[in-house]
Amino acid sequence: MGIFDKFKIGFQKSASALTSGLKEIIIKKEIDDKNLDKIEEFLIQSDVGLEAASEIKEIISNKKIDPNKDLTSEINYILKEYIISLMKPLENNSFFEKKEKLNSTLVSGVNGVGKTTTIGKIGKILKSNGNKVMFAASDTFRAAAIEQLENWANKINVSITKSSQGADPASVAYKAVEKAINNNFHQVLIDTAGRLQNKKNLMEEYKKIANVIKKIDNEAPHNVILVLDATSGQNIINQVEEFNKIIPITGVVMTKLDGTAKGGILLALAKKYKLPIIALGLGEKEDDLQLFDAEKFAEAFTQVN
Ligand SMILES: Nc1nc2c(ncn2[C@@H]2O[C@H](COP(=O)(O)OP(=O)(O)OP(=O)(O)O)[C@@H](O)[C@H]2O)c(=O)[nH]1
Ligand SMILES: [Mg+2]
Repeated sequence: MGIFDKFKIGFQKSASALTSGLKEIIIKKEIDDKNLDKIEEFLIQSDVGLEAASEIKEIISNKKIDPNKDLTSEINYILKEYIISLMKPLENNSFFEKKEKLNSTLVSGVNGVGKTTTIGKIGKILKSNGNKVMFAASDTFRAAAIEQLENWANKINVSITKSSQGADPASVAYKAVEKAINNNFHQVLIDTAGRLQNKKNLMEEYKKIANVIKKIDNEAPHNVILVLDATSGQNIINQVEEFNKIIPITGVVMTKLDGTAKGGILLALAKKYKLPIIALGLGEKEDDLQLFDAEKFAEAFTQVN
């Protein structure tokens, strides 16, 4: 099974909820104001966000849909086209290409969203593209965090820079970048401790990591990836807002799209922030990462081929 099929299966729950939801709404053979409002309401419930939901409603109401055609598939088609035009510009597969000089990536997010797992998965792809990869164990807060990253480093056979629990996260990151520059590495992925976006002191500590590595490479961190858990719903918007204030985010990874999550939150995010989407997490294993592809996402989301 290709990763695309897996992606579709992972999405089936949310997509079929969407399709059957639409079917329920469109019992009549025509679209009137009443069922247009219901479609909008349903999209909002699917986490798509107010803005995108009202735009989609507008597009449907302006389009003359042939009443002889299957209304559900017509609407799904409109939805699919909308998603592609909104999200195509957010693809960012160049992130994974082989780099000539050091590319450092700070990986952040709230607790338990999948940062460490995502670093493992990303590291594997970067390595298979010919990059020499180093992990930096800058989550020195949580017990067993260093060991968890080390297990990933061993599994995919990349290097790791670590210290002990309680050490300064910024100094671990500094050492990793220094070592990477001196040894011609192409990529450093910096794991950070989970932190709530409203905890001021933890956000300051996060900012310090970026400030300290800048001293050794003024372009560092080259990427700031915020990892988001699709099951967190609308709180995701607040996470993006707050992390972005501390260090501008250059891309997001949405994890746990293999569960019961409503993938609609990605549309809300795309509409509001237009941040590049690096990849989607579709499971706990090393190959369960899908590089973001707007067409494939739209197809999986609407289950229209
Ligand atoms: N189903 C599913 N589980 C995932 C995915 N990504 C991560 N997980 C699981 O989520 C849990 C937390 O993952 P971690 O990678 O430890 O998350 P973290 O953000 O590093 O957590 P902290 O460092 O404690 O903040 C683990 O059980 C992972 O296996 C995903 O895409 N799908
Ligand atoms: Mg972690």
